[in-house]
Amino acid sequence: QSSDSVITLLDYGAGNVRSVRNAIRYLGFHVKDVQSPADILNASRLIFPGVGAFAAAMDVLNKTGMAEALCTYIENDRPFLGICLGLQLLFESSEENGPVSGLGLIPGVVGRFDSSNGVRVPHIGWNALHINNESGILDDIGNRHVYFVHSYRAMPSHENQEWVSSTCNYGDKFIASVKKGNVYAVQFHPEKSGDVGLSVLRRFLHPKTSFVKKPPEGKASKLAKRVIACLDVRTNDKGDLVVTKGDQYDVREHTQENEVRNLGKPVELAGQYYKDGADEISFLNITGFRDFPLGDLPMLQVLRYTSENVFVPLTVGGGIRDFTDANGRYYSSLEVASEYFRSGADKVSIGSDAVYAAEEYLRTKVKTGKTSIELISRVYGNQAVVVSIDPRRVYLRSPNDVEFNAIRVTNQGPNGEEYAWYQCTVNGGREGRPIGAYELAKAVEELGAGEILLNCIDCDGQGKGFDVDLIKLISDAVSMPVIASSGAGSVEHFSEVFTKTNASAALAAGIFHRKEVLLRYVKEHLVKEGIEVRI
Ligand code: 1PR
Repeated sequence: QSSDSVITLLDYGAGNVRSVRNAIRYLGFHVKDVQSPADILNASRLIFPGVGAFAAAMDVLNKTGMAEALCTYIENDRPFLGICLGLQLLFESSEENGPVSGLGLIPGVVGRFDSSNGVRVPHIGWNALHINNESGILDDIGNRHVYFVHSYRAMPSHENQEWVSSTCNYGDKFIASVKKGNVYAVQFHPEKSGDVGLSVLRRFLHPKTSFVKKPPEGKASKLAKRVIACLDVRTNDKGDLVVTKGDQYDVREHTQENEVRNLGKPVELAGQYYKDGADEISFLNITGFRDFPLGDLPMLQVLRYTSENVFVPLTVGGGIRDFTDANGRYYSSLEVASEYFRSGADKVSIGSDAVYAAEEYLRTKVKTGKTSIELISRVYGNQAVVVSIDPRRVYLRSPNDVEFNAIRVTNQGPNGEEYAWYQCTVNGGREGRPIGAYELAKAVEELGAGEILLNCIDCDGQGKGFDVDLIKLISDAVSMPVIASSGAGSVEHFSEVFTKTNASAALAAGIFHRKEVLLRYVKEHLVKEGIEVRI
């Protein structure tokens, strides 16, 4: 191996850097892991994909002597690329659980996005950059979207202007990238930004190649609405892991054999949706409530294989909870989630366990710090914790008939009822619980969830459109992003949900698996309707 083909990676073990590794390998390079400060000083190119919380990262860097080595390396203008937290740590300090001192190489303080500016926090999704002239590795981006996921950001100022190579607007104008000599850092995730992101990495990895600066492409101007492909995954009766799809959560064929509906292989389909332009891919292990996910090695394999070639965010759900196996060994929800992150997931989605946690929290008004939402968000950040809500519509004559938030519905119930509440369920819709989707959403936001995946059992697999009443209710109630799910049957359903509600993303399964509507057509339609999406 020539030293030019080896990239040194600083991974201090706090989260998913598998995608960065995969992207480096995909581009034809070898990865050498930093074991000691000397490895930093001897690197010919160093990538630092910061993950997790600022304070925890600084703690590790200080204790291992790597903070000092990093400062020396960067002050000597050696080739460096920081990603996300790897950008923030270069600044003087952060307000994240702080103030906490950073490496102090760039003037400025990293602060939290202010949701009173009308933006949802975390900032999750594909946004546009405003690039300064000499941007180096950003030369191929043009006006195209890149993927961000963070709650904290650094702001441009007179003191740091010589560093700032691009900014992004999200409530405030914040720093999207910095550059000085051979030192680069980006707030977005090139390893999750599809082809555009790979081109950024390619330019960093191939310093000796002279690239022709491409003429600007694309029309990105702001945060795009996301289109997500969802794969409900389970083992069929033959023992194969398959992508399945239910009607109102019933995934068995109505034949004599009553077999589990089989719509394809998870890794293949995920690869296909990535090529078709999916902005994210979700895998839901739909029998995770009864199987133990860490016993479910195929699902971990699915993530590992998918993340080798798919460079957009991956979410995995199903079975994220505490578990004691047959040998009496206890696994915390955090351990389960960590295994998923190590295997290539960027976010985990919690269903049943979030319902129990919210019920308990509303009953006691006490945050124990021990629920899966709290444990995982503390270590990996709120943006890594999605709560999947599986509600069922319950019609009412009067909103006063229940103690939960009820709304007037657009389409009356079977007996002319004008109101409904949305009852949460657990165990794949099998059991209704005494809590509404509204109450759950508010409670999990307080507990530290960063995003909501909002299903609706009544609409699931029906192809008649999203439940706009429900999605409006929830997306107006919380300040985190909400993903609308269940019921997409045509491209018009996507424009409807984006124009009538504040959903940040729309997810579909059946129409994509059955190739009734291609993902590309959804995007083309949204563009025609004046809704910004990533192309
Ligand atoms: O409770 O933490 O183990 O998580 C279980 C997860 O599995 C939850 O996220 C739950 O939504 C999901 N799940 C459980 N059972 C089913 C089932 O279908 N029998 N699938 C299930 C949920 C719903 C959607 C679906 C959309 C779009 N699937 O994600 O993909 O409704 O479908 P459509 O576009 O075809 O209408 P835990």
